[in-house]
Amino acid sequence: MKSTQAAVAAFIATATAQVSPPPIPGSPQIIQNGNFANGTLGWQSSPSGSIKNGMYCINVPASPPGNSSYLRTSYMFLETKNDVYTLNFTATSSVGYDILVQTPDPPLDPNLNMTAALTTSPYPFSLTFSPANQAPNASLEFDLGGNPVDATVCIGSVSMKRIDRSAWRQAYGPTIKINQLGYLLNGPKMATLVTNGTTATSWTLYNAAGDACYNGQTSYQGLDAASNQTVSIIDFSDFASLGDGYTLAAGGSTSYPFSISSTLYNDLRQDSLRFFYQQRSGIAIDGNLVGPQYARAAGHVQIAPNKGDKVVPCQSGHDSLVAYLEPWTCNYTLDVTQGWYDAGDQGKYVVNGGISAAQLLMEYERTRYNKNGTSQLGDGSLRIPERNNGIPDVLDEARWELYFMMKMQVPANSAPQLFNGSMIDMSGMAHHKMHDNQWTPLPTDPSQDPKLRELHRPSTTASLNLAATAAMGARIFAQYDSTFAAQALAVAKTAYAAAQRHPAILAPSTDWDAGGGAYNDNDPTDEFYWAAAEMYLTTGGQQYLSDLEANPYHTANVSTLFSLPSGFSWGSVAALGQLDLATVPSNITNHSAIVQSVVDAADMLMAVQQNSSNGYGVFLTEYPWGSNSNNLNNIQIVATAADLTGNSTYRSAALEGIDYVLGRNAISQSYIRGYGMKQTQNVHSRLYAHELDDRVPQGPPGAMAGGANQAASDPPADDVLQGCAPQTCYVDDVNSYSTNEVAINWNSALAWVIGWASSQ
Ligand SMILES: *[C@@H]1O[C@H](CO)[C@@H](O)[C@H](O)[C@H]1NC(C)=O
Ligand SMILES: *[C@@H]1O[C@H](CO)[C@@H](O)[C@H](O)[C@H]1NC(C)=O
Ligand SMILES: *[C@@H]1O[C@H](CO)[C@@H](O)[C@H](O)[C@H]1NC(C)=O
Ligand SMILES: *[C@@H]1O[C@H](CO)[C@@H](O)[C@H](O)[C@H]1NC(C)=O
Ligand SMILES: *[C@@H]1O[C@H](CO)[C@@H](O)[C@H](O)[C@H]1NC(C)=O
Ligand SMILES: *[C@@H]1O[C@H](CO)[C@@H](O)[C@H](O)[C@H]1NC(C)=O
Ligand SMILES: *[C@@H]1O[C@H](CO)[C@@H](O)[C@H](O)[C@H]1NC(C)=O
Ligand SMILES: *[C@@H]1O[C@H](CO)[C@@H](O)[C@H](O)[C@H]1NC(C)=O
Ligand SMILES: *[C@@H]1O[C@H](CO)[C@@H](O)[C@H](O)[C@H]1NC(C)=O
Ligand SMILES: *[C@@H]1O[C@H](CO)[C@@H](O)[C@H](O)[C@H]1NC(C)=O
Ligand SMILES: *[C@@H]1O[C@H](CO)[C@@H](O)[C@H](O)[C@H]1NC(C)=O
Ligand SMILES: *[C@@H]1O[C@H](CO)[C@@H](O)[C@H](O)[C@H]1NC(C)=O
Ligand SMILES: [Ca+2]
Ligand SMILES: [Ca+2]
Repeated sequence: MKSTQAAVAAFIATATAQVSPPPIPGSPQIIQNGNFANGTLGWQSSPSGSIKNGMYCINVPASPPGNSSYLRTSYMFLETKNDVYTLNFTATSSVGYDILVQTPDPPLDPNLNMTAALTTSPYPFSLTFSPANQAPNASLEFDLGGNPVDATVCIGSVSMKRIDRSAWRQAYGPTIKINQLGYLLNGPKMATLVTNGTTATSWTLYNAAGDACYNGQTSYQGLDAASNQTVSIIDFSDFASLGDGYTLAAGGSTSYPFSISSTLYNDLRQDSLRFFYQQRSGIAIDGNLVGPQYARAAGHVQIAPNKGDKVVPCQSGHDSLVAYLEPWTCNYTLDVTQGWYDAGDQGKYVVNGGISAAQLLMEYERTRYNKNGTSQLGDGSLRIPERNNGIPDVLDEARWELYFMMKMQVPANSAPQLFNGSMIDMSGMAHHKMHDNQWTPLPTDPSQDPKLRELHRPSTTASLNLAATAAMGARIFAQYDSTFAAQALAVAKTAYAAAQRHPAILAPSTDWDAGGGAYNDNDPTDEFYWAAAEMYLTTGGQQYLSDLEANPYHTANVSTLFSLPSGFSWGSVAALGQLDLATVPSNITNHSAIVQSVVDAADMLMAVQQNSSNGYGVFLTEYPWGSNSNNLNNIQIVATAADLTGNSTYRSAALEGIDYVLGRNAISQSYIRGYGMKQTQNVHSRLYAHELDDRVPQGPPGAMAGGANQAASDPPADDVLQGCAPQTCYVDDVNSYSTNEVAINWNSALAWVIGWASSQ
């Protein structure tokens, strides 16, 4: 049958001859002389063979398993990890016969590892794959041995190409950029016209019947720095007639159609939360709830081939050495089922879980204390299994993550663990993360993931994320499930105390790329601030208030506290504490100063939005990885200022900021699945890699891509985004993880903001 890996590996050492330099990346054909027009040039085989009818034919004698008869390229070529390759060849054999096709170079690539079942008629085989490894010196091999019969195997028309993106051009869409979902009836209505003209020009609004129903003059703005486009602004906020199918026309261009609605964001409110159900680990996804194409078996419930998540060990000391420079491990296993898969991968990270669960809990909690709150988040509002349990569904969803996070806590009285050369008691801390020990390919169904799942070292930041969110859970669930609330509070208290005992066990940047991201964070001060705030708001405990008041963030300036202008994020969470101190009732003495800090932060952000070099009303000055979430997190601050003050200036600014992710941007891109004429199609996710395998679905409605990334780097981005202006650095390609991934902390930002917007 096939040669074993050991036999193949033994062969690599002896591979030598180079007939010509490897083709450069992007050159279409990788295989040289694949049609054997030049005889055996560029090929080597064992046993030796000969060319017959344009095929390389080899008489392979019967041999035991493990025999390494082969045909392979004698030159080597570059294979780029995660890029897209197609391999074609035609093969036949004198008897029915299996061969294995692979790149035999270590580490063996699981993604180019194809069994070809040969018959007596020539058959064209084709495989599209993405290399799991970066392979500068790859070769292609057909393993022929190990069959119990003699056979003559013939192989021809061998062709392998890396995807050719040379024809790719950024699609800018119409030069009138709008929110493609539409505009709230009683909200601001702004559009951006990309134009060469430096003077005002007229615009016209048409209804679905094509009748002109409003018009005006653009206001010339000038150069938009982030897109390098010259823009004018269209403001039709005064137009207030409900309808679908409106278009704007100006400068010879017509916009995509859009709606004006008073319930504009209601569907997206539910869909932005639906994403979390579909990211759930440890439960079968019910096709009756979200559509048959999204049904899948429970992931990571210890049913083979899964190796997790019910009995998950710590990394071995040997494996953790590279991350910590010392052999950390532990002597227990944990059941860490449930939770959400983090992003396009299927790891679960306490730090990123923290902000994500928090924003869902905040979305709900805001409705308790705000007069403009909505009752649309109640029991039965989401298509989730818990839609009839008497508990608001957004809380059920958030609790799915809290269950996981609480299980990540180091058990009480556990044996000491190695840190910085000493054995210390980490009981009560939270493991930073758990994930596969190697990357899996796209797509991978979670129930089919065969990799080892491992706990990584506890960290102070993870412990504080656990404390903060468990404290929120305790507070918010008290009226629905007092048992859970009490349990969450106990976890929060022990996690908080453990973090205080060990305030500097940091997650290092070196703990990455073995199947998961690092989520490294050198500054736990903001996590201490957030956790102290939540502990105080939940318990009223004076020691938490003292901790809060002693924390440097308590007196920090507004831009530090709220991470402005870039926006707060999973590693900079002081803003979460401050927003909750401002909005959740408490007896804190300087409450009005805290409210004022939110208003001051909103004012700083308004200045960003109103800057003359910002033609798109977006709360961004830079476009980092996941920039859409930075914009949305900034909107959460401005919207909270609107809630706190009732000042419509903040309300309008926050609503206008949303337009960006729905298409009012330089490339007319709606980054939200299911919404908009030019919407993201090919999100980077093992669940939704439809572009690579049409048996898996595209991302569900409400899933949001990370968006423009001025430092984008991944195989498609490296090909097509060279020299891009920041706001245009986006490629809708499943392999563009640096611009097109989905993530729980990005969708949680969307969910909070859209929950707020739908209450306006
Ligand atoms: C055959 O080899 C010649 C000389 O090396 C080269 O010019 C030609 O392109 C080759 N043809 C094929 C089909 O590989
Ligand atoms: C594979 O089988 C052939 C035929 O039996 C034999 O000549 C050859 O030495 C074997 N190769 C290895 C590596 O076992
Ligand atoms: C290649 O496939 C074979 C059989 O299908 C399997 O035994 C082997 O583990 C695979 N190798 C890799 C590197 O995935
Ligand atoms: C690839 O092979 C070439 C030629 O044998 C060698 O010079 C080069 O160092 C190799 N590159 C890597 C990364 O192994
Ligand atoms: C493989 O074959 C398909 C179908 O004929 C063709 O469309 C594709 O271009 C071929 N790919 C390569 C790399 O030759
Ligand atoms: C701006 O002018 C250039 C050159 O005349 C033209 O190619 C381009 O299409 C114009 N762009 C717009 C948005 O009108
Ligand atoms: C901005 O656009 C101008 C005019 O089209 C062009 O010359 C310049 O290179 C662009 N700059 C950047 C940073 O894209
Ligand atoms: C873990 O180590 C501690 C202390 O060495 C020991 O008491 C305990 O039995 C160990 N637990 C397991 C499951 O091995
Ligand atoms: C590690 O131990 C050294 C020596 O005791 C100490 O100076 C250092 O601060 C410790 N590092 C951490 C991160 O605790
Ligand atoms: C504020 O303090 C009063 C008196 O101690 C107490 O009854 C009340 O519950 C506190 N309110 C909050 C929100 O902590
Ligand atoms: C509620 O929203 C309306 C506009 O929809 C606004 O006029 C009012 O001031 C808001 N009230 C509060 C308390 O924010
Ligand atoms: C609303 O906020 C804006 C921006 O800070 C401010 O200029 C305006 O005076 C405020 N309006 C009221 C009524 O407070
Ligand atoms: Ca419910
Ligand atoms: Ca931090």
